[in-house]
Amino acid sequence: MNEQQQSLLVQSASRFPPPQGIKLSYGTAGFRADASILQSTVFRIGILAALRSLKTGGAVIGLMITASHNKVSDNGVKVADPAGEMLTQDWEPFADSVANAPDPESLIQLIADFAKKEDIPLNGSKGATVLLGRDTRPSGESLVEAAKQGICSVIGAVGIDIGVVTTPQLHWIVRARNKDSKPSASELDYFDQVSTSFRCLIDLIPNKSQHGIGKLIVDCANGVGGEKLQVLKQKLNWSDVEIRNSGEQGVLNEQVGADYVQKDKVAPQGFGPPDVGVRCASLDGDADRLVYFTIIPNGNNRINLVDGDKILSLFALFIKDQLSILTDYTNEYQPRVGVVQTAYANGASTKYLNQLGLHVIFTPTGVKYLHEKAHEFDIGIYFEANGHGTILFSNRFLRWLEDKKSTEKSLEKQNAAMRLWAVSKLINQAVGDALSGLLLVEAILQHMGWSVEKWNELYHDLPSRQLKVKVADRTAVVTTNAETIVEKPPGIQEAITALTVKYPQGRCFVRPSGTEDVVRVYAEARTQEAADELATSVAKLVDQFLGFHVGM
Ligand code: 16G
Ligand code: MG
Repeated sequence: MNEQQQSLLVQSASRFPPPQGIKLSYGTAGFRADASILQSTVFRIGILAALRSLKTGGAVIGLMITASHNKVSDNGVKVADPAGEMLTQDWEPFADSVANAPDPESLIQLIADFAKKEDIPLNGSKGATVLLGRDTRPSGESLVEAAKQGICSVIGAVGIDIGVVTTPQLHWIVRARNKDSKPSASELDYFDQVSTSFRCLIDLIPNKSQHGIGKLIVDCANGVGGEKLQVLKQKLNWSDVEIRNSGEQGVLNEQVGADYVQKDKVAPQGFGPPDVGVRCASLDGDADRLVYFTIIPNGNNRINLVDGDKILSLFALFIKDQLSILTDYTNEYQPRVGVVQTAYANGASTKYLNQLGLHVIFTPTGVKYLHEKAHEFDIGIYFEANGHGTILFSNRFLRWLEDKKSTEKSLEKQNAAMRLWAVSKLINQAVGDALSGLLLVEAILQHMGWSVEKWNELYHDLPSRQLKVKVADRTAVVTTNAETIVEKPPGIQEAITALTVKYPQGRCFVRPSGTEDVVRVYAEARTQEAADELATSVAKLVDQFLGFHVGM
């Protein structure tokens, strides 16, 4: 590192002292904490993002300020790699040490050592670009400013602020600028692409007039999804959608949004008896999660949840149908379709997907793991039960499809190829995206002529319960086998298994949260009472093994 670079870093770093006595971790999906302590972290991750751009030959890197479904006073920061995907896991330890360096001198030493090891040119000879986005949190603007200061303290690096966007939009734009050779790609291109491909799917519906599926109401978690869905609604002239909890009145993520609806299985605020019988959906605060639901009549706010597993099943079914129109056993190329889930996937969904003849794989929780696995297929469909997921298409498959679109003689096959092509354009290739996911669900339901009830009947969820336990140190829990088995502390897995086998169709696992200081418990069983009982007794067990005990 040359002297000019060194003094620039020293000067700017001293304006962003780290919070005392707090250890931050990049976690499952970036740093998250109370917004008031994040200035220094975000400044430093600005530096990291600039270094990442330098390392990747000047590719555009994304930096998103959001704490997703967490409370409005929290915020967070995460980095998107050139293909719009999550920051490579190799750099996470560096992110942790950068965020926790106690003073400017040690920070600069870390950067110098890392740049040397990674062969990153830190002499201003190369340019670097970082795109900055944020959700609607009030702390977002000043954190974007901190990130810019970090970026600018790397000579040759520029930060471009694209304002308030959904997390998936930022990832999409980063990808478009690098991979699709659209150096000036913006939110407008995103809206154009998703609306054009959605229209294409609708135009390809056979016997369209019979397929009205009625109104949709979307709970936007009082977050950024509201204003973006409004743009799509106008662009598509879509009168059948009503946007609620768009953020004009309520508080971000407070008793609203996909996380609340999915975990508590209740209707979000602003929904009630008049909405019985209507198809409803919920996005989370930064619009990367999507779930559907209907309100149970006289059900005291309870809902029928149509979660990420069911969205996955709908997508898988549609893709399988289109592929079976397009291919038969005589085809020399048979596209490989794979489905990726986590341990949170309802057992009934996995059974259903297996029955469809699909190859189902499990990974630990967190998009970065599912996304990576999904890449191993020609069509990789991944979803977490909480509503985060997408469909990835391989280049080889897309080339094959391109050829089929133009050379297939049968109109039916041509249309199937066009539909799959439109899906690949609609669904976000960088990361799970509630808005494009919502449009795909709507297009498929219209295609099938299905009500939400019909969709929900694909299979019946096993009753489940999720609980969380506050523990002294969540890192004491170490899991294996895609988080289904606890290795440490010793003895706890045997105790969990002994409880689980008592319940017909019982399944239970515990894992340390990657975003909160808790251990999570998931249980499912044949009845709700049994799932609740199993979850509660395992939560007690976790507390016995790891809880806060006086004198320990
Ligand atoms: C983050 C992850 C989500 C995961 C959740 C688990 C991304 C973009 N988001 O929100 O996929 O389900 O964390 O949280 O990866 P937990 O570790 O606190 O249970
Ligand atoms: Mg989110």
